[in-house]
Amino acid sequence: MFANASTSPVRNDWTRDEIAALFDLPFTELVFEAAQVHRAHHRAGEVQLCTLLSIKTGGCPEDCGYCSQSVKADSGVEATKLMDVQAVLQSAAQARDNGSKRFCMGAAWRNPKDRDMPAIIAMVKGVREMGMETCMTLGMLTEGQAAQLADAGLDYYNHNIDTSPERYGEVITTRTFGERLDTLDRVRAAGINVCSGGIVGMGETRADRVGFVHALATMAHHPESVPVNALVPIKGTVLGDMLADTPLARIDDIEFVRTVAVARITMPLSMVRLSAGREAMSEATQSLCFLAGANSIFTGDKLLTAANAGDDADAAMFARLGLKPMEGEEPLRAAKTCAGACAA
Ligand code: SAM
Ligand code: DTB
Ligand code: SF4
Repeated sequence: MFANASTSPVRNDWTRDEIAALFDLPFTELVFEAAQVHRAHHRAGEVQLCTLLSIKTGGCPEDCGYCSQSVKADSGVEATKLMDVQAVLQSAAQARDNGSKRFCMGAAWRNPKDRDMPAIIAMVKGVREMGMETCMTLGMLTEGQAAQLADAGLDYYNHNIDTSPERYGEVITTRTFGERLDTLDRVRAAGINVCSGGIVGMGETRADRVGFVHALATMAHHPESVPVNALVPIKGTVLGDMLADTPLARIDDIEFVRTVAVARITMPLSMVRLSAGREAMSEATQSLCFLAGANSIFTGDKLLTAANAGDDADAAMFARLGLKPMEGEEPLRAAKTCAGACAA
């Protein structure tokens, strides 16, 4: 079923078998198909630059097995209070001066408290006034909080499903996959764009990667942004320590590129973000990801707590590959989207 059979390239009825068959394609066939889909809907030589800032670090009561910020992790990350609004805006101004188009603010919370909302709202308004798109990732939201963020003008909310529904309970026990979907529904209902993806390389199976993409690609509205993170193995976290003990469990680069390509084919209009893990990736692998349809990255030296590739390395890579930072809105995608794919 097509969302709008006459005009929309978007399908929401992908089966797991179809997605598994895409993963099974010969590698060059898969990348070729993904590149064609990419070119049909996006300016293929442009990559969106986003900057991340941890506005409240560490001390998180959730037990996500990959995360340095969980109280359960022995990662040495110090817990901080919510940053001052002015300090956040200063950091945003720097990101804008470095060419970033979206400023993503992350807090190590299970959910925001209502008393935090005035500062969060001031951050959203302040960053928007600088002419950047805003994204927040604060954990679970109530309907009221989602409405408050929408009123403040928040452009995107990041809330990852992280892995397949089957694997979820092995990675996180303090919340359910269903609760994750509930927050995504509230964000969507409030009229905020959805950013949702996950992590590859947590020792999951191919079937889990199929289930992960399937869960996203069968949403009634595909997330506008789909971050695909490669696990950053952080010492003191359950998954980081597991990978240190069994290095062969690290995701194979080709399998990572396959996941990006399948996300691109099944969610043709979405921005696919090559997210965490670039620092440990060769430029050749990153190039394959761009060829396979990744069209967004995080810039700067730091993600939330982990190192990122850094602006100088990225500028050099862009020059070598002839890539350009994406300017403003995504026109091809916007035109196609208005043709029906994202109709309410
Ligand atoms: N606490 C909020 C939440 O969980 O939604 C927001 C912040 S959380 C750090 C945002 C996302 O970062 C996670 O859902 C996960 O996908 C990603 N992430 C966290 N640690 C990671 C790691 N070590 N490697 C790769 N991705 C990671
Ligand atoms: C997402 O999918 N990746 C970003 C963002 N959303 C918030 C976070 C990556 C975190 C990587 C590990 C760290 O910095 O601690
Ligand atoms: Fe907390 Fe988010 Fe880290 Fe999970 S991923 S421990 S919810 S900060």
